[in-house]
This record gives sequence, structure tokens and C-alpha cells, in this order.
Amino acid sequence: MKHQRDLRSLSPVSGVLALLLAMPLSAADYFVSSAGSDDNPGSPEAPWRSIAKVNQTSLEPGDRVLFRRGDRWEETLHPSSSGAPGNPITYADFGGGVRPIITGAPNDHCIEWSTTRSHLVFRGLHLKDCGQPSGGTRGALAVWNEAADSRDILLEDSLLENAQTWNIYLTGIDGLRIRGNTIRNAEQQHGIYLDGTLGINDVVIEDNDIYGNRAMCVQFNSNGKNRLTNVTLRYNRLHDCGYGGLNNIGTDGLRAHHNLFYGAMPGIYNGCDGADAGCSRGSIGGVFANNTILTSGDGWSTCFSNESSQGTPDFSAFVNNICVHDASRGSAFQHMENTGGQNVDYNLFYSNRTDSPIFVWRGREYRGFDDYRSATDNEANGLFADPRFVDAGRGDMSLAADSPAIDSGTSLGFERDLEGEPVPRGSAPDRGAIEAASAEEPPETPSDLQIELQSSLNKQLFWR
Ligand SMILES: [Ca+2]
Repeated sequence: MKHQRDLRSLSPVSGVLALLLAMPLSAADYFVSSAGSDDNPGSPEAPWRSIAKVNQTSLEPGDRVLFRRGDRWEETLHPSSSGAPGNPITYADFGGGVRPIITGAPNDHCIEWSTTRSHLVFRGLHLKDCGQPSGGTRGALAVWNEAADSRDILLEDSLLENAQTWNIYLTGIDGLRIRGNTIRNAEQQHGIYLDGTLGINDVVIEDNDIYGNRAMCVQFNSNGKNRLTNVTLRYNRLHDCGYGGLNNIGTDGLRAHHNLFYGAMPGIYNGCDGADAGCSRGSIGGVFANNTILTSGDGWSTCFSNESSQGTPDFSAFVNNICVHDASRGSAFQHMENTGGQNVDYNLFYSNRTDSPIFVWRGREYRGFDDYRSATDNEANGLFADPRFVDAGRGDMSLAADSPAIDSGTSLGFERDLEGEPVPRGSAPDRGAIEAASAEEPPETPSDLQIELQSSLNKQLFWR
């Protein structure tokens, strides 16, 4: 039985026409609860019980499968069909309390498909303890696409934690949005692993909190096969992962901006895969801008590293970043390869250590920022100064009013910062991920209307 949604109940404020055009008259909602029965019709009053029932049901574009908050399933969700452009199939939550928990079948994925599935939305879910121990290839959301490309996949407002391998493992996707999630504590591998083996194109990863994963917070890897194309990583907090914040070994033209990296880990690696002899599928053309990167701890660590034993990785620009290197070993900035044309400027470096931080440029090592700057063409507008974070110890890397990073960046056309505030505020963009309120224009106490307008604006920017 179908449970047709009442279109008249839609809010009249925004995009209703587009929504109506996109929504077929047959769109149905199916409700699922641990207290239900698979003999039920799947209505709110008489919900289904199992994910097996969901997997067996042929869903149509526009349909939604809604899992009851507070319930739990030890089954793997295998989406049975695809949505349509502008009209996805949605897997989401309903009711009150904590998000619905899906743990996957024992030692299996939480969500998996291995033939083409497109136009799917996953929202408001809690994927927990998923996957396979001891280096298996399964994770919380894992797609291994043996057939043609999957397209248009959205994961948002969900909690992914304690996957036995990766929290997210995906390949063979064109059109991927991962936004507003918490992705933490993968027990063996990365928080997010995008594998270019079967192609990855058109990706936006934004507004996520990614931490405590055993390997990298985020890894983009060609595996020596296809470079990942049109990838944006922005407005994320990446911290306290075992191997580092970002390992970019296989994108073409990555845009990584307004991210915050911190914890006892390296910040950004840019390089080549170990299986890619000659680095023919290594990273090229990446832009790293307005990131705030703090590295610390007793181990080897670097804010930004462009190197590989396989060959010559490449990047385009490293600009407007704040880089605090406070680790006992490693370097603040390391560019080993003999390639040229990179734009490295307007960054702010600092170290709390008494010895001078190490900078490496084209294989030569410099002790301290002044020696590095005078010997290279880099950092004509660079600074070595305390960025004056409000309270770095408590994770507050916003800028105090006397920060030298305020209004001293160069304009790159960005529209918002890590926290959703407009860029620029004041006379120019700041360095780093968080744009400070303007000193000349102290913030007024906003009216309710202003709050509403700002919220609306943020939502629009968020949905770009
Ligand atoms: Ca500013």
C-alpha cells in the first residue's frame, strides 16, 4: 500500500514550484520500526519491522523510507533501485529521540550497493560498528560499483562511528555530497576514503566534523588508476586522526578551503599513491586556501607536505592559510619536488617552540621563516607571527581582535567561512578558516528578523 504525501501541507515559502514539478504524484512514504511487522502496510500506524523488507521492496523515484528514531537494526541496507534526477529515493528518520541506529549484519556494511544505484539520499541516520575487522573492505557506507557509474548520492545530518574499517568507502560515483555529518573513530582505516579506481567526479564534502579515525580523517586516492576530478573539501573540522587530516594522492584540481585541522597529527599531505610508479595519476592542480592548520605532539608532523617517493606530485596554490607547527619533529612547510609555478603566499606561520621551524622548498631545507622567504620567491606577503587564537586549547581557533591574520589575506572570491559567516568581513579577507568580525563595525545585537534573514542566507549558501 502506498501512503501518498499530502502536497498541500508544503510550506509556501521557497522553491515550492520546483518541488512540485520534481515530485511525482505517486511518491510514497514507508515507515519502519523495530516494533512493527513486515506483514504491515508500512504506514505510520502499522510500520514494517525489518530492513530485509525494505531491501525486497521495489521503490520508485520520490519514495521515502523512514526509520523510527530510538530503534536499532542489525541488518545491512541494500538500496533496491534508483531515484530519478531531482527526485531521489530517500532513507531518513522519523519520530523523536536519538537517530535510528543501523549496525549492519555481523561483520558487514551498514549500507552497501555493488551495482549501479543513483539519486539516493541518506539523512538523519546513525551508522555504528559497521564493517569487517582485520582489514576487510567493508564499512559504514561502502559502495563498490562493479557496473556503470552511480550518480547523485547525498549523505547528510548523520552520525557514522566506530566502523571496523572505513566509515565511508566509495568508488564509481559522479555527483557526491557529504554534508553536516559527524564521522568518527573508524577503528582500522580512514573517516572518508574516496577511491578513484572506478572513477570519482563532482564531490562536495562540507560542514562535517571528522575525528578520531585511526588512519586519515579524509583520503582521496587514485590508486594509480583514475584521478578524482572536481572535488571540493570545505568548512570541515578534521582533527585527532591517527595518520593525519587529509591525504590527497590522486585529485585533479582539488579545492580545499576554510577547513580547520588540529590535534596531534600532520595536516595535509599532497602526493602520489605507493602503487603509482612515476606518479602518472598523482595529485595535480590543487588549491589549498584559508585553512587553519595546527600540528602538535611528539611525533613527526607537518602542516603541508608535497612529496612522494614515486615521482612528482603537483599543486597550484597554498594561500591565506594559518599554519602553526608545534610538533617535536617534521616541518612547517615541505615541498620536495623540483616543479615550479606554485603560488605560495599570504600564509601566516607560527611555532610555539624555541627552535626555528623547518621549511623545505625544492629539496632544500631552511631553518626559520626568514631564511626560507629570502631564499625563495615565496611569501612576499607571508607572516611569521602568533595568530592570536581566542582559545586554541579549547579548540576555539577564531581570531582575537589583535590578530595579525585579520584583514591581511588576499581576495580569492570566497563567500563564507568555516562558521557560515560572510567573507570578507572588515576591509579584506582574513588568513585562516574563520573570518573575524570587523573591528570598525562592532556587531550589533541582531533583531529576530536579522537572525531569520541570516539563517535563510546561510541555508542558501549551504545548499549550493
Ligand atoms: Ca576580514
